Amino acid sequence: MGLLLSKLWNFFGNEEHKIVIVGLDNAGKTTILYQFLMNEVVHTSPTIGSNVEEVMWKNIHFIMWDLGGQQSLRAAWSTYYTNTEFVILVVDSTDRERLAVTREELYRMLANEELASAAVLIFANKQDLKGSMSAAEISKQLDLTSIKKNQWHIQSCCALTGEGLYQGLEWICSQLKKK
Ligand SMILES: Nc1nc2c(ncn2[C@@H]2O[C@H](COP(=O)(O)OP(=O)(O)OP(=O)(O)O)[C@@H](O)[C@H]2O)c(=O)[nH]1
Ligand SMILES: [Mg+2]
Repeated sequence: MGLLLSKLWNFFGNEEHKIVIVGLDNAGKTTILYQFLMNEVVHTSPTIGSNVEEVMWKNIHFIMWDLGGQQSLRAAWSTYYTNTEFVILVVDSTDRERLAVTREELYRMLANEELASAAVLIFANKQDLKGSMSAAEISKQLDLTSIKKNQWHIQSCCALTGEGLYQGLEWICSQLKKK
């Protein structure tokens, strides 16, 4: 009976799935969060701490935590990891100089026990800008194929137009269906 009730509960979209959105400052995390919430580009300023919003999509209920990406704030990311099912790592695809920093942060994050079973979606954002790196290039630089413990997927996108964002969310949904 308990199982049936929990299945029904899930069917009606009441189960919450926690997502944390990380990435360096200026990557576009907050812009992406509010695209998901309102289908609009909002004016952002650097996030100090976090923003949290409930996003319903295809009857699936997500709690999305958007964390500040400045260097001094990154140490606090791990305080948000409990019960996280999905991590969205946002990369500014024009920021070649700091891709190595993103890579360090990615592997530091994956070493955290609390994310042992979390799936990781990487958004190669700002594809509208000239000279942006492709998803394939970012994938190579981040050495994504070395990630064996966690499911991962890279999606190119543009947070300003919304292009690619829902393909990313679709991948997250496909992971939920596997469970
Ligand atoms: N051209 C372009 N600009 C973008 C895109 N996504 C975000 N931006 C811009 O990048 C800047 C930073 O975006 P935010 O969403 O505030 O970045 P953030 O990752 O939340 O930064 P922190 O809160 O400091 O960690 C803003 O000026 C956005 O308008 C994109 O796809 N293309
Ligand atoms: Mg922000």
